[in-house]
Amino acid sequence: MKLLASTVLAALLALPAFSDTIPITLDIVNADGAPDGFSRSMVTANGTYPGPLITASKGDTLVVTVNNLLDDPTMRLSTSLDFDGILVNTGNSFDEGSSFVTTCPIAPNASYTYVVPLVNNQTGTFWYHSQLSVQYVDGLRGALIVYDPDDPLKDLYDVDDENTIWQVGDWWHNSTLPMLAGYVATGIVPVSDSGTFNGVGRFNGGPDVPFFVVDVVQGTRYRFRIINTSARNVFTMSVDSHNMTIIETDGMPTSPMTVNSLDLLAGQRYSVVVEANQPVANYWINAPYVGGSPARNLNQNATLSRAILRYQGAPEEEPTSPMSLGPADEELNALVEANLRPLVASPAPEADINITLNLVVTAGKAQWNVNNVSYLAPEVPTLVKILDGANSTDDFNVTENTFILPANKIVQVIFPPSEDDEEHPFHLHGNNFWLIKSNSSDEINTENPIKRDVAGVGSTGTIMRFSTANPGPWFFHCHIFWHLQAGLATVMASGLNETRAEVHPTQAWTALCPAYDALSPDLQ
Ligand SMILES: [Cu+2]
Repeated sequence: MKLLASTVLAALLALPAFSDTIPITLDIVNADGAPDGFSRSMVTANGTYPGPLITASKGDTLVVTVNNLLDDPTMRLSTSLDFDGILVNTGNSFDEGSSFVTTCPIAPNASYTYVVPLVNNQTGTFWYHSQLSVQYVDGLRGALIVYDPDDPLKDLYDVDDENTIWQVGDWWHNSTLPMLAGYVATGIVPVSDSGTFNGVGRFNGGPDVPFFVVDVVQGTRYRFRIINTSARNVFTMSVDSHNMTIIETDGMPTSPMTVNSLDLLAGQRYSVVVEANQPVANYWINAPYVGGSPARNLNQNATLSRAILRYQGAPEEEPTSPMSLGPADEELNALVEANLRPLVASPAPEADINITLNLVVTAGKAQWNVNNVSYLAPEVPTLVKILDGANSTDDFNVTENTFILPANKIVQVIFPPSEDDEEHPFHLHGNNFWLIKSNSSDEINTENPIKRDVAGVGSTGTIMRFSTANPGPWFFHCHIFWHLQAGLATVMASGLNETRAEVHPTQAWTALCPAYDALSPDLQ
């Protein structure tokens, strides 16, 4: 009997991991909160900023029910959720949440359930946020972690759980409708009041909100998953007296690389291993940020953006060392993105199609152009037009800036050097890309480039390649959402016939657009 039981058990263990359905309910509500000590009304999931942590395992299916209960008219009242960085198969593209590209927003007092199968054995560090206008600036952002039971790098760390996630983000005291109106009136992108670390921060003259505390035990190695949930700011992360070994870029495992400082653009994620190998004490985790001129917002003080790494046994107080912005120049070993290598080399295939994208701002205006076109969200989402038979560029508005591409090709996107002093984090939906030229270097690497889904476009130029083997209308845009709102976006629409053949949306999805279109503008 015993022998039989153990044989059965062994057989069960040999089966592939069961994939689960992960039901999640997010009530999107306006809630008062004071992340940095300044009280305001926010747009939240379940009343918190950041929203609830979503976790899953490789191969699971997320079933995310969104109940839109928003009622504060100083912010948008409709909503939509994007699962940032999650690979989406063509057939599931209608549930990837990009307003006016793949879906219509969810009206107030309505519910919608996104079904998001995790495909291609994808694992790693992701996040979710509103993808309607700049609504996530008002708070609707949260972490989404897909764990890998067979992580090839698991020998490098001991702890990787809900307490090892660092969400850094820019924070504003004003709500988005007046800020957007100000941007449109002046052409000046709003400058954040503060930065938050796991939902708490400080601003000049504000109260001493307790810094977030990350508890560690001496001798233990932690996998910290860092997510920049900003709509604008770049965060520079470091931990006093500790190194960070990078092992992941946007869901892709990397060959371990040790640094003591790294930048994250808006939307980017890294996993780093930090070994608690110092004397028992409190240490600063420095998380200064940059985003526009601080002179435009006197509340801003990037030095106050930080958290505490507290060893077990250390007193419950702030570190006694000065608050710095990170390692001094002579000790600096900062990440150079171009030096990262994937854990498993994946050469970038030769390009079949070349697209050059020139990013140009219209001076003094809230208007960004990609190849002389400023993206304007259409009334009828791109995917709806495709399902209705759209076949050529003529079937889309010029302002949709939609590139029609054949399926099963390799597309190379070249961003020439831009003169803007702010790097634009370009993000591809539903897919990732080979980053064959990083803005951090002049080197072109097609042999073993990293793959990721957000990369900076700036002064030295950037080149990416992506495959259209997974057809669909994929939004490709700057993750500075103020820039996106001002037109810095395109849609890479590949395989229109294949998309029509594979996408079979639900009645609930089909009903979203008529319901949204029937709303008065103040409810949209
Ligand atoms: Cu931008």
